[in-house]
This record gives sequence, structure tokens and C-alpha cells, in this order.
Amino acid sequence: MKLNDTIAAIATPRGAGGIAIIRMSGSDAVEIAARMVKPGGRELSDLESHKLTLCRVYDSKNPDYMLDRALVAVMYAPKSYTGENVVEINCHGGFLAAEKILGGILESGARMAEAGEFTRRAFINGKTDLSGAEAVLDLMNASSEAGLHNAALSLTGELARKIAEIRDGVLSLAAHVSAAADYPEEVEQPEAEEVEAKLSALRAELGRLAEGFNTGRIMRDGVRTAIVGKPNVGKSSILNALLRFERAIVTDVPGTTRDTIEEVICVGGIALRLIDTAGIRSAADEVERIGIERSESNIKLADLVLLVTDSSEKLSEDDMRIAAAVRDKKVILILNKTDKETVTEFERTAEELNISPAAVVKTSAPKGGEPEGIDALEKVISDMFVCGGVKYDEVYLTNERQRDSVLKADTALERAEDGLKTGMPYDLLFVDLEDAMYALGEITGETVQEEIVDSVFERFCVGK
Ligand SMILES: Nc1nc2c(ncn2[C@@H]2O[C@H](COP(=O)(O)OP(=O)(O)OP(=O)(O)O)[C@@H](O)[C@H]2O)c(=O)[nH]1
Ligand SMILES: [Mg+2]
Repeated sequence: MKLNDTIAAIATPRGAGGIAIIRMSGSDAVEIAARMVKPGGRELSDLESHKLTLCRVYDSKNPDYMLDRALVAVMYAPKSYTGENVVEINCHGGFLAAEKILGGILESGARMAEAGEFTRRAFINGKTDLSGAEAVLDLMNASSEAGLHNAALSLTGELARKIAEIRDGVLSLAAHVSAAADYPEEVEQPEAEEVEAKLSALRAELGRLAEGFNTGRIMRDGVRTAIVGKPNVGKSSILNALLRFERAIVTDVPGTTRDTIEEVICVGGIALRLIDTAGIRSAADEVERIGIERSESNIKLADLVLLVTDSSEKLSEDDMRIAAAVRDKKVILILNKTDKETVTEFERTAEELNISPAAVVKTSAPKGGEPEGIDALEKVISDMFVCGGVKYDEVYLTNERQRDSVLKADTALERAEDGLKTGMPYDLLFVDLEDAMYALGEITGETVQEEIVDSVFERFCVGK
């Protein structure tokens, strides 16, 4: 990828819309755009930086043929998104105007931007760190308020600041031990307890960050919530009640749901990715069996399982088998059909199923009737994932790449701790501290390898 030419792309989604934005970046952006874009009585290069001006946009080959009237901004380096000269043309929405203008710009000497290239240039030119660039992607894909908020915090460099703070701590320790090793006569030798205390404080910070990863991931991706149980217990009815519309087919025929159904709802600022699954039972036809296999793999992938039982029936072998399959998961046991005469003892159901659910909730969701217990179910879920975890003033790691680097840094500090205990000399301790700094630098992109940078930006869309 060349990184010093001028690139262009449409930054808005294709299709009908109020406006479309064509974005250009590079040293020749203004000159290239000037061939087509004319502010009344002036040249594009005469425009003040960072101000919108109404311009006429002409065909690149036929200067008398007007394509659109557009609001155009020139943003000169280094104060722009990419840190280069940027031109943004806000033309009318829809497919044709933006495509024609982009086509002309490409014919006039710009190159079509690759996926994520604008943000990659911003990273290279020091306008954002790597975690900030990843936050751009998280922000665009955010499906809940909490995810949006966390991405916005990272975007402003909050995560980078946190990492820099820890890295500075490691650096000052490294400087001290390295000076002590190099100049044993001149430099006062650090006390082992003092080094140990510093290492343990740094490890505690890293531990907190790593622990927050799960919360961060849930903020970003939502909670994968599988609704499971044997056929006919009311799984689809509960899905519909949570969604507040009749999404899934509900009948009194066991085995109604064949394929999994996924829908998203927001509970307490967090997205719940609800997955209604086929009822699991041993006797089933070919199609149902495939559905059941999908149910089973959804249990494995779930962050949360809503295990539904029918409280108007005795627990069966199928109930027991499903309970065994969800035993290691975070489970909410739902005793459904409480509007009917109940035969199971509420307090004892979990025990009989031999599971320890995080909560037990009674619901009823009869066809045509008013559902009950659904609000309570939502409250239990939001307490579990929101009140119990998410703090809105804290920034969370959201992806495996960042988490792995934090763990790598922690392992290096652990090695240093162990070394200290066995009386390892300070110059060897320095090597471990250096490893920790390198791992932390990977998060912000200071010490990162090219392939990792590539893998971050290839997930972007063109125009970002
Ligand atoms: N009385 C009563 N009937 C319910 C309740 N919940 C579900 N039903 C009824 O039970 C039957 C089965 O409901 P579904 O929601 O289709 O059950 P399911 O667990 O999705 O079943 P499968 O898709 O076959 O696995 C339907 O006739 C529902 O109307 C409830 O709380 N009370
Ligand atoms: Mg169903």
C-alpha cells in the first residue's frame, strides 16, 4: 500500500439519503478537487481551512456540465482526520451524484482508498493510537448505549492514556534497575521489597484491565442469550414477550421451532442477542434433529442461558438432560406457564435439575393473554450485566488483541517477580520489564508489527 498519494472514497452508505460525502486525503487533494469543484468567483485553494462553502461541482471531462451543488470543506494538514490535506464534498444523496463525482476525482489523479485507509493514515500520522482506531470500528458497529459510550471513551484516547500510565510505571522501574545494574557504585541499589511492591501494583492494574475485558466485550457485542428447554415449554412465547411482538411461530405442537431465531433487544443499555432455539428432545425427526444440534452449539456459545421449564408438568428426562448440558454456563432458570396449575415445587426445581442458576424467575406468556414476569426477568438480566459490572466512567478493553497484550505484559512482570524472589540480577530483570513495555506498546501501536496493524485495518470499510 502506498501511503503518500492522494486517496478518495465515498464515506457514506450507498443508496437514497439526504447527503453523500466524498472524502479525499493526500498532498494533492486540493489541486485534484479544484479541477471539478468551483466556489463562486474563487478557486478551491482560496478557501479558508475547516469552513464549509457552497460550490458547484462540474464533470471532470466537460467543465460546462454541472453535476451537483455541494457544500465543500478543505481541511489542511496537520489539523485533519488523517493529518494530511483533506477535502470533503457533501453532495446530494443517492447513488449517481456521489458516484459521478468520485469517478471524476479518480480520473483526475486520486486513487480509490482501500478499506480503513483514512484511519490508517491517521494512525501513521499520529492522529490516533491503534486502540483509538479500533474504537472507531467499535463505534460504527455499536449496538447498545454502553458499547457506544465505551467506544467513544477509547476514541478520545482514554484507553491509550490508561496504558501509557502503566507503561510509564514499568519504564521508571526499568530505568531504575538498569541504572543500578550499569552503575552499581554511583546509583543506589533499589530495595528488593520496593521493586516487589511496584511490580505487584502494576500487575494489579493489568489484572483489573484484563478482568474488564468480558464486560467490554459484552458492551461491544451484547450478551449472547440462548433460550433453551425441551419442546413446548414456551421458549418462543418468551422470546415474543421480550420482543413485544409476535416474531416466532407459537403453536401447541411440540417441535414448532426448527431453526434458531435471533433478535436483539436493549436491556439497561446493553444489547441482548436473544436466540430462540429448537426444543431439545431425544425423539425427533431428521429436520428437528438438525435444529437440536444447532440448539446445542448455541448453548456452547452463549454468555447467558435462559433455561425454560413448564411448571405445569413434572420434570422429565429431557429437562434433566438439557440441565446437564447448561450446568457450566451462567443460567437463569425460568419456570413458565405459572398461570396454569403448577405441579413443580418452585424452590426445589433447580435442585432437582441439579443446577445452580444465577436466578430463578417465574413467568407466564400464554397466547393472547397478558405475559407476566417478563419485566422481572429483564431486571434480573440487567442487574447481572449492568449494575454488577459496567461502570460508565471506566474504559474497557473490547477485543482479544488488546486483552492478549495485557496478559503478555502481566506474564512478563510475573517473571520479573519470580526472578526477584530467586535473587536474579537487575540486568536480567530489565529484560522482563522491557518485554512488558513492548506488550503494552502493542495495544497503542507504538511497538506493533505490521501484520497486526494490517489485521486491524482490514476490518474497516472503504471510506473510513
Ligand atoms: N397457559 C400457558 N400457555 C403457554 C405459556 N407459554 C407458552 N404457552 C403455550 O405453550 C405452547 C408452546 O409454546 P411455544 O412458545 O411454541 O413453545 P416452545 O418452547 O417454543 O416450543 P418448541 O418450539 O416446540 O420447542 C403454545 O400453545 C403456547 O401458547 C404460558 O405461560 N401459559
Ligand atoms: Mg419454539
